[in-house]
Amino acid sequence: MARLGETQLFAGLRLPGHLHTQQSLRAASAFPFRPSDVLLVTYPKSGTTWMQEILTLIYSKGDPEPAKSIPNWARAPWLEHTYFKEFLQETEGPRLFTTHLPWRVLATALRKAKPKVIYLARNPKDVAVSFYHFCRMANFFPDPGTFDDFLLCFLDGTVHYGSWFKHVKGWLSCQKEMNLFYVTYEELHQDLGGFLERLSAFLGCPLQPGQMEAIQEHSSFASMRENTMANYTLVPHEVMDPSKGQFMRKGIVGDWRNHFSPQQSALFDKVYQQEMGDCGLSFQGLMD
Ligand code: PPS
Repeated sequence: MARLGETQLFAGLRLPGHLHTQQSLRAASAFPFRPSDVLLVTYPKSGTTWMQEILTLIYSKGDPEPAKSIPNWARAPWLEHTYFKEFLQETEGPRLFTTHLPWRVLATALRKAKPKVIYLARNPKDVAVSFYHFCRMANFFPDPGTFDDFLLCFLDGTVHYGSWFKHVKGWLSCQKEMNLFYVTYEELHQDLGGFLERLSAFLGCPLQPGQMEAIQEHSSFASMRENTMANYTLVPHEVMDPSKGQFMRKGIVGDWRNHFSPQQSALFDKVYQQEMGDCGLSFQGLMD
């Protein structure tokens, strides 16, 4: 399997060489966006796949057919991945893309066309837990070691994809300039209906009541867990090893409480305060 154990260094970030090359990363940073494009931005493990499903269902007005017949990486391809060109559609309507790259890498390209940007963030303690489990099952990441080892790398930003803190702060710094729609994973859990109303208004894609319900049903964790076009079971086992875990793992808020010791949580809170203290962001259930 291509470059499973390799790491690409780009713009000071470490990225899986299985999915990225210097060429694919340079192409992403110079991508000719259109104003009608929609870019979903996340730090890994923040609910990307959930939002890809929701966006697919919004544009299909609740019809599950596209979400159940086309893999998510083709419906909303990652800008920076090697296969991106394969899935790039030259259609007139809104093209849907995904990225984990930081704002500083895409700023020049985005400022030119100002497409719609959706930034989805998640309680970073839950991100760290989800990321740790993912690194254990996805063979394109280095072995994460113990959870304690991984957590220290997550806090100092040396994990693949870099610092969660810098990612969130970077993207929020362009919120006004880019007309960026910011939402959290926890808000989706709390009030998916209210969120769908706001997102469909932002996208200029109004929904009828029956369509709203269909979107909620088909984007539920239970439904997506069974959907082979969203649950990553189509990926070869040597790339994502099902004996070590599932991509659709738990899908809950606050699982960090089952993983963090009181000392780990206290250290996390301290670093969070240092990094995010003046940011005014809040995540449901972040602190004890
Ligand atoms: S990735 O690899 O960056 O694309 O991963 P990402 O999709 O961002 O995050 C995966 C986590 O999102 C959870 N998930 C969901 N939660 C609730 N509802 C739905 N429908 C849903 N779909 C995916 C998934 O289970 C991962 O979280 P954890 O905590 O590991 O379960």
